[in-house]
Amino acid sequence: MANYYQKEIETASLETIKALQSERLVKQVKHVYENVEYYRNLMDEQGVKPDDIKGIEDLHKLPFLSKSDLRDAYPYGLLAVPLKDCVRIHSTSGTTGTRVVAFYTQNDIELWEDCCARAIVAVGGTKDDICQVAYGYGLFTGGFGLNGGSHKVGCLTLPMSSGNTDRQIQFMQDLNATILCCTPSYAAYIGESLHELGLTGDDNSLKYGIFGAEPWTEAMRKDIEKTLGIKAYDIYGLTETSGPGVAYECCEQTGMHINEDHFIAEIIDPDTGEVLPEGSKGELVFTSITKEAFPLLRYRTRDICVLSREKCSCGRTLIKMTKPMGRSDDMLIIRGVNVFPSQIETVLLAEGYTPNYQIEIDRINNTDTLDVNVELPPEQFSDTVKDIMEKEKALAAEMQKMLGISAKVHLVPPKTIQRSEGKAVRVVDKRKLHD
Ligand code: DLL
Repeated sequence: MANYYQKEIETASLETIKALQSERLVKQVKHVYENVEYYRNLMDEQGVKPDDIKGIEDLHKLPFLSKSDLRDAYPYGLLAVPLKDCVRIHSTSGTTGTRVVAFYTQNDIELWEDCCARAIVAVGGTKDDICQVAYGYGLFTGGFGLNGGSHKVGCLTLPMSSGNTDRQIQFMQDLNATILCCTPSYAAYIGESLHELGLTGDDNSLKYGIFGAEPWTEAMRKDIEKTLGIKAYDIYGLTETSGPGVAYECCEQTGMHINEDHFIAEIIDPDTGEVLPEGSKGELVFTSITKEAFPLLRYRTRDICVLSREKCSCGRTLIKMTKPMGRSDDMLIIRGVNVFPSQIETVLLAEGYTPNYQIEIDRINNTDTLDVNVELPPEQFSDTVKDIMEKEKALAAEMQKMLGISAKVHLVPPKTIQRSEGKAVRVVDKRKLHD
């Protein structure tokens, strides 16, 4: 029997969902037009006024918003309520130039936590569960989001944050945790560490895992399910739209239900912006219709997926999205952190190197590795090995500052990185991330 956290809306008729979305959209458009100059300018440029938006059928009239708008508006340019009404910020990874800051009112936090609670209940979680949250706590949304959802469900919450695997395992075993929330790669790593201790999937109390924030395959799901002895479920979200819980898997494990009472989803052709019919593969666009502090109208996520309203055996009527199948930009997710090649290039140029570099990513023992090969400027080629090692160390330290994760830097002789006649191949990603 399927469980629901907010049954009425999770199983509402399509008619009810559409009516609610229309009503909320009209209100939201007025809210942002009146309170956010940035939106007012965008809408004026497009020649659309709040009165032109009478329901979801008019959504297509609104301009798109992209990450570059969020960067342009950093930090307060898209804030739609007085700052004194905000109680929290979260932020995407990356430093200068790429950081995006999202604001929350108390009500925004409540609704976000409800979304995460829906995800926990959908996999079978109840107040009898002990929920180990091993997503990072801090600016990243994973830890706080699932923590809030777990509280709402009434689970005993273990706010572990990520890392310190020995301690994770000790708490998991001593306190008999039943739900594990973390990135799929961290789940796989925990599984492997248990295996090294001679423990199998039967030697813990875990029942369910709620894993997301990065792409993962069905093969990885099977592997995690076996090593941890659990059912593993996907969860999706992004900082810009609150964090995890925008969409979540139910017992069917065949895609994620989108919380349509809070987010209107569209699929567009990433090249033309044309709205595509249900069932088409394209870029996912979200309009947040209940957010007060940081509402987004038609935000281009750059995630490529397919939407489907096929009947789901769990009884939920909320539309489903497939796992993201890729991105329409060059963003990489490495160890759960969003990384753009341009950030690496910025560091290289600032440190006096040429933009001849190649980024190599792999997944070894379930952990992502990041290696950056950089050509030495010709005048430095004759430096001693010791000098070169020091330079590699200094460059790696700058990259860590910029990216928030560590990278191995290898300085290579001039002219050894393959030149390209077309687009330079900057990234070699050896991981298998999609089915
Ligand atoms: O990753 C929020 C989150 C936390 C989701 C915990 C799930 C669990 P960002 O750091 O802003 O937010 O990264 C958002 O990560 O646009 C996708 O490309 C990717 N992503 C998120 N969830 C999934 C998933 C959080 N389940 C970006 N599968 C998104 C594949 C995912 N990619």
